Amino acid sequence: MIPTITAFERSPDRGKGLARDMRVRWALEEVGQPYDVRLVSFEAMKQPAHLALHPFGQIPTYEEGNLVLFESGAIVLHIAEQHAGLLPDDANARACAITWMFAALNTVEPPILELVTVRIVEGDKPWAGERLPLVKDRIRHRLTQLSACLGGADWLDGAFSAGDLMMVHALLRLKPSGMLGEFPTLAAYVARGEARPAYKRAFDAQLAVFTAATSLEG
Ligand code: GTB
Repeated sequence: MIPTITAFERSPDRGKGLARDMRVRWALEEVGQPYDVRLVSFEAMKQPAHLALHPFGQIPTYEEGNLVLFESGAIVLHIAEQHAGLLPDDANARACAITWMFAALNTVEPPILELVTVRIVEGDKPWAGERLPLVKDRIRHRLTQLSACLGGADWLDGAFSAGDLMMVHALLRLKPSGMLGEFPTLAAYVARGEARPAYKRAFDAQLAVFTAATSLEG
């Protein structure tokens, strides 16, 4: 059965792969599972039809027969459990790879999201200038630890896994800030992720949505 995912009709990043449907597209490409995409506008996301799929009115969602999922981490885990290629067969190694998925979502990504908040959402507040360096230091602390953990390895724990997929995508959100450049080990790790053929196919597919929308306007 071909699953259907939802993605932004008009992504604020102009199709640069930062929205979270990218993780789902990437996972589906890694395992070779074709998929359909339903594009949703910001208005449609808040309407009952979409809220029935996603209680918080966001993308991505994942529909496969009677199954409806939301939360990019849960969707990627489901894909990884249904197909070979994103999680090791050995039970302990599998648990370790899933641990890295949670580390990406719960430990590394939150301070990165704070940077987006302080820059964009709170940028006009009088205290934003004081808060920014604090947030950046929290990110640096996490990236220093992550960088040490990765060391000279290509991936976090053996072969590329869903844990790397989530981690690379969380780190990609830092690209516009230039902060990744302070951590050459992590910059190279992210570049390895971006160089994967499955990543490129997923990136091109979501970029094509933006390109098609803008050429229709032109
Ligand atoms: N925890 C959820 C998950 O992982 O699936 C979070 C989902 C989420 O934040 N969805 C965002 C959304 O639907 C899109 S990805 N926002 C609309 C809303 O809440 O009304 C976050 C995102 C948006 C835009 C960019 N960008 O343009 O750079 C990057 C990431």
